[in-house]
Parts: sequence; structure tokens; C-alpha cells
Amino acid sequence: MTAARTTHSFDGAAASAAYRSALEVIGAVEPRVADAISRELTDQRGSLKLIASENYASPAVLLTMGNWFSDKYAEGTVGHRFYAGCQNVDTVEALAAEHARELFGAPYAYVQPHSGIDANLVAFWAVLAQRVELPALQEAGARHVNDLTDADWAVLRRALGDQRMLGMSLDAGGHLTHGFRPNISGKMFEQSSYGTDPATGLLDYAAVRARAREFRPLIIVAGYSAYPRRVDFAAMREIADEVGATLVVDMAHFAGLVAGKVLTGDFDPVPHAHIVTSTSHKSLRGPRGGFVLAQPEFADAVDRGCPMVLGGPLPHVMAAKAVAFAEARRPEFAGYARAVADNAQTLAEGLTRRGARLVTGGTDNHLVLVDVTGFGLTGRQAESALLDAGIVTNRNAVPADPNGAWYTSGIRLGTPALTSRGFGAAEFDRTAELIVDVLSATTPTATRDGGTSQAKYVVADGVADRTRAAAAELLSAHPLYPGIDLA
Ligand code: DSN
Repeated sequence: MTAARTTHSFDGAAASAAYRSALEVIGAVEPRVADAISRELTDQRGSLKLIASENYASPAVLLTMGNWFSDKYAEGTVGHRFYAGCQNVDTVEALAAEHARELFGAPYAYVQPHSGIDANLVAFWAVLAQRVELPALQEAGARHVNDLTDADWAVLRRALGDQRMLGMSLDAGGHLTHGFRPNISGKMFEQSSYGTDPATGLLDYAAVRARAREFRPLIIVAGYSAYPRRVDFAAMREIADEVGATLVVDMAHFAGLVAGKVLTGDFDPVPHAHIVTSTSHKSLRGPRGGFVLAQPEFADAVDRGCPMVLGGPLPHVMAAKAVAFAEARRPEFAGYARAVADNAQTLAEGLTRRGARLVTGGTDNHLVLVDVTGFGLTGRQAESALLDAGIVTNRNAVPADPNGAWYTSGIRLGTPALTSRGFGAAEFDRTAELIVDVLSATTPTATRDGGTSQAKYVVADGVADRTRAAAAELLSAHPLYPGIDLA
């Protein structure tokens, strides 16, 4: 039953023929690339993929990206292009935007961003364009930031220096693009962050409100890449309104749960945020890319994402977004999204029951954050030991992480990809058992000064092989892209 409601449905023979032909054509030019593509499928088929931001797109989505749309330039917007001959690009961009609006119940959708960082940049520039009042802008009679002269820009740069952004701190699960130094958002804005309650690991809305009152940001960013709980977006909007901030929600990680109506009411960002940004390839299971949903007052400014911060749109990817959004509008996608969240609960319970310590004690979205210091390990050691055993995860900081952002103290586990393979409760409980087996059998290597290494480790004899065999058994019962045979 689980497999039927969560996996893609497609004609295996047709997809097989399509990929075989494609590889033959590619292989005639550079066989090593064709080989690498084949091997990537073999490798993905053969590992327990628990990276929370990854998934498996359908053959329809994947095939939509490999065609002549890739050759077309199309700067501008639907019906207003800076290049001739964009009639078919107009068709797919309009379709993708329409499906996105319908899927999320949003008044406006912009589907050109190439990635999540691009989507966030578009949103941040749109807020600046819409909200920063510049005497020079008015004196120049310019209606929009794109109409500024060089002299106006000098004024704008000074004005930007004063603008503030408040986002979730990185170690609490926020994202680099929410105003942090290594990213342009951290240079455009003076940044401050809100964290989580040290005792519970949960967002403390009273503390967010207090910080917002003190800091008076132009933008409050909500959303995360490693927070295992729901966010109350109605509460975040109330805080934003109180301090006159614009609420931007980055739903890249949980867009699939919004589309599938697992996150509704106060936990659905679309009715509460001024602007919502996202990627299309994580829990939403589409092509690599980004998009923006906005309230009408920001639509015009968001529409200018290209050329303000984006290069030419990628028509082949916009076409694939249209296909993926159409898939997500089908009733079975809601079943998939529900299973992603249910499976995360099973995984969390299975880990906890076997002694693992979870940040916040559990999950109510698609991801689980394990504090591996309970096993005497760093995140890096845990990630590597699990990879040796065929389990693909990524290390991640935990709140107030004593091991810093490189070694970290956690591993982040997500259920979207394996749920797409048809894994259900029994498989995720077994996966929890395998993870705890490996982590319990791993010990850090001693250093010469009597301490322990943060990177090196040993896994007890036989454990990695035993786990690989057990993982292979689970995976073979839930084949990836069944029916696609490249041999
Ligand atoms: N790289 C993505 C993730 O893994 O969460 C976010 O950008």
C-alpha cells in the first residue's frame, strides 16, 4: 500500500527506451560521460539516501530538462521578452507559474530563479525596491530601483547600509542565505539572528518578538534547512507586523509538505508571508531550481528578478517545473507528503527507542537531527562511518555546537528520497536500527596527546559489511525507477 501512494507512476518500458537512446547518443560523443550517468543511477539505487534536501524526480521531470529549450535565451517575462522567438518559452513559463499559483494558493508566482539562493536574492531585492524610500528616487521621478541613475545608486548604497535582516541562526537550523556573512545577503544587510530555546531546542516566539522589537529589521526571514519542527508562520507574521518588517519565508525544505497539505493553517507560510521563496527539488520532488510566491504588492518588483539579480531564465528547467508542479497537484502527491512526515516520525521514534538523542526530541516535518555526541562522535565521524556502511547522510551543526561548523556534533536525516522509493514504517524503523548499530560500533581514533580525533574513527569489524547487506535487502525490495534498465 505504501509503495502505491508514494512512488512515481510511469511507463518503465518507455522510460527505459528513452534513457537507453539518450545514453547511446551521448556515448557516441563522450562515452565517459554516458558511463558516469549510468553509474550515478547504479550508485543512487544502491545506497540508503537520507540527505534531507535530496529526492528522486520522476522520469517525466528529468526528461523534460534534456531538450532544445536549453538553447533558448528568454530574458524578460511572459509576453515581454528581450529576445525574439520566445513563444514556446512563454507557454512553459506561464504553465509553471499557473501550476505554482494553484498548487500553493498564491496570488503570484515567479518561476525563473535558478536555485534557492537566487529565489532569496530576488525576494530581498524586491523588498528593497518596494520599501526603501529614497529621496533621490523620488526626485529623479523613478518608479523603481531598476530605473535609478548612477547618482541615485550612490544614495541607494548608503541607504542599504542601514537596512536590517533578522533570520534564524545557522546553528539553530537557519540557512546561509538568511543574512549570514559568507553569503551576499550578509553583506547587503546588517544581520541579527534568533535562535531556539536552549532547554527544548524549539523556537521561542516571545524571544523572536523581543529581538525584533529591539533590532527593528526591514525583513524577517523564517524558514530553515535543519530545524525538525513546524514553524508558526501566523505568529511570525504578527511579529513582523508589529515591528513594520516584511516577512519572507524560505520554504525550500518543506515545500512538498505545504503542497501536500501536511502543513496547513498557521503552519502554511503562503497566506501569512509577504513573500515565499523555495527550491523545487527537495521535498517537492521537481527539477533543480527555485521559485518565488508573492503578495500582489511585491509582484512587480519580483518580476524584475531578471535582469536585476538573475541571468537568463532556463526554459528547460521552467518546463520541468511545470511538469513537477502538475505532478504535485495530483491527489497522490498528498499521500506522498503525508508519508514523508509519518516516516520521519517513525525514524525519530526508532532512533530514540534505541538510545539516540534528537535535537528537540523528535520531528514534525521531514527531517531529524541526531546529536551524535551521545555516541562519543563528531558529526563528521558519524557521517563518514555511515557512508562506509552505505548510508548517505550529512553532518550538521546542532544548537550551540561545541564542535563548530566543520566537524559539527550532528547528522541530519531526511525521509523525502526513501519515501519516493516506497519505504514505509517498517523500512524506516529498520533504517533507524542500522544507523544506531553503526554509530554504536564507531569509536574516535586516539590522538598522540591522549585526546581523541575529531575526524578519524574506527568501525568495529564486520559492522559496515553487515549493514551494507541489510541496506541492500531493504533497497532491493523498493527498487529505484523500477523498469528502467540501462544494460
Ligand atoms: N544545500 C541545501 C541543504 O542541504 O539543505 C540548502 O541549501
